[in-house]
Amino acid sequence: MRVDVVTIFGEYLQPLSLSLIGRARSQGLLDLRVRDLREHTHDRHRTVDDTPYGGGAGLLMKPEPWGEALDAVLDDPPPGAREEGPVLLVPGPAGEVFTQRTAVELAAEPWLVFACGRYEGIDARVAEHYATRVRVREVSLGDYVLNGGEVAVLVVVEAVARLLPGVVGNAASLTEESHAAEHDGLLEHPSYTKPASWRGLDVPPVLAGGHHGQVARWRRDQALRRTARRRPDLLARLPVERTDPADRAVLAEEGWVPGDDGRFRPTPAAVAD
Ligand code: 6GU
Repeated sequence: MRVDVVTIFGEYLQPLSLSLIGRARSQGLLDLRVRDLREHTHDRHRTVDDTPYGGGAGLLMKPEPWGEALDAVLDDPPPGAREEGPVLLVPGPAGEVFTQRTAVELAAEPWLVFACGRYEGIDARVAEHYATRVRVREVSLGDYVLNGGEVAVLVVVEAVARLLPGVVGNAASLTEESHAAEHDGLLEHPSYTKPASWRGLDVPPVLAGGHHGQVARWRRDQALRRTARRRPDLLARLPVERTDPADRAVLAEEGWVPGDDGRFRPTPAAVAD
């Protein structure tokens, strides 16, 4: 996969030289290129920002350097590029929330381009213009505000690259994780290693019992309970038809019952808590 990142803070992306992502780059599985937006300014101060029309706090990024920089990237496609060109990702708090589903979709693309805004973001015409030429996705990490898109690039590249063949050694570890579709989007169960007893805390005996069916049942129960307690928004999306009677008994204990719409809903008592 080819990834181009346009930014004024390339140093922010140095962690992408480390660990599994760094190794994926050395092995040629990921061709990540960081490009400096300021190379596409033409004034003495290499200006990339200006005040917003209509007033308001802070500065916006000017469209002209972005137009030049992104045109240069699009003029330099990787060998395997699609006819449609890359997906252009614009990180920002006003984007669609980036999820594991987004990561899976992006991992199927041969080419991603990131436009990292700083200050209050990028003049809106940049996304509008490039949407006529490539697929543009504005993505947010969640409901909080960061100073710029670089941290989002770290997050998105790590989440996407680890899905590429050969980047993570054990392919099974990809499907056993929290949010994996194979596990109905539930949070992962807790895990333990040796010693069997630590600071007075024992590993749950069922895990050492060697009974695979019982281990699987215990893990499923834990995943359901955790998701019910920590992420009711995720549990509300679990189709009732994806559950068995044992699942439904655990969820009833947690205060969730099947609704008419084929999803679970909190019992009135659980809502009152
Ligand atoms: Cl992707 N960028 C910025 N600046 N703030 C954010 C974000 C992104 N996601 C959540 N907050």
